[in-house]
Amino acid sequence: MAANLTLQYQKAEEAYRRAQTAQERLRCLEQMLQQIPKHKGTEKLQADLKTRLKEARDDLLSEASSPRKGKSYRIARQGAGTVIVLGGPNSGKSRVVAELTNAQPEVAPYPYTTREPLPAIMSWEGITIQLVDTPPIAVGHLEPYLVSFARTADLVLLCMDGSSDDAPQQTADVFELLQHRKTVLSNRTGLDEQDLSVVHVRTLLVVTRGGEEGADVRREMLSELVDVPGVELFVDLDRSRDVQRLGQVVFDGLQVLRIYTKRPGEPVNKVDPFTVPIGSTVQDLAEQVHAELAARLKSARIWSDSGKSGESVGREYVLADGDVVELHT
Ligand SMILES: Nc1nc2c(ncn2[C@@H]2O[C@H](COP(=O)(O)OP(=O)(O)OP(=O)(O)O)[C@@H](O)[C@H]2O)c(=O)[nH]1
Ligand SMILES: [Mg+2]
Repeated sequence: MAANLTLQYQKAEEAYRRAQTAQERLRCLEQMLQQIPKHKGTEKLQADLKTRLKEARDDLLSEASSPRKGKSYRIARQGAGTVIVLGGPNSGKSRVVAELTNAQPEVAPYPYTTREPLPAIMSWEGITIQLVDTPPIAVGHLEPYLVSFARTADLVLLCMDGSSDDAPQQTADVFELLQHRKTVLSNRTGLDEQDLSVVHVRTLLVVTRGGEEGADVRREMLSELVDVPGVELFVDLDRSRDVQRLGQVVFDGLQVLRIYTKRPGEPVNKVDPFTVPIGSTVQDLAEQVHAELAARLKSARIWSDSGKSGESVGREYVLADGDVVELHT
């Protein structure tokens, strides 16, 4: 990002993206303004933040004076990340959630089955990931809370029915309806650098009934309608191997590492990992384990799949998936 923003600022920005109410947005924007380095290079950003702050104040005032239209839901984040499953009617959203989690959302061969969001838990190789089933998005059918879900998600799974000739247009509608509400289904997650009111969310396109004849052609038709970013996967959810592949791609899409901790003298025991974003250091891990421990951290010992077996490393050591770490103060 431009203008050498500090780590504290970036954390405040991430909290802002995840804020679910005007009140929370206001608090995060105040934090961002406090944290932003004050120099010429950040003047435009500072001005943008002040505009956003004023908008958040106005939202708060109008929320207080008139009750909000439409339903509102708040999903308590759980597990290593929150994945929102979106798509047009009958695109296979509930089926995806039913296959990957223990939840049993209603799955039916006709549109507009799902009326309410349903959070569920997917267990994946020792960690848990939150998946949220949602009602369909279509022209004239976009509950405002779904925009908020998409904006605050770690990952969006966008479902498209590979067997339906209507699916390319219906899926393009989802892109465009969200884009009109300043939410871009994208190949990255975070605020837009040009316009802070626009949020990008990393998106994985899932073509359900992907084995049906013509699914690839329908997928190509989608590209003629909108820019489709990032990763895509064709699945037939009747096949357990495809469900397994989908689970792996969801895990990969979260871009987290599984890190196991152990105390000195204990054997290496790979259960109950912490999850940290890719790129995290030993210090970042310590902060997640305990603030006090992080403050006193001096070094660590690492056991890794790539062959480390107890070597001593510093706080800035960059972790890899599956590392076992002994933190020393
Ligand atoms: N064979 C097969 N059937 C699928 C696949 N994906 C979805 N289906 C079927 O497609 C139908 C619709 O799936 P749902 O999961 O209910 O679709 P939805 O997107 O949740 O639909 P709404 O809630 O109405 O928006 C169901 O009969 C599913 O079993 C797939 O990959 N293979
Ligand atoms: Mg459904």
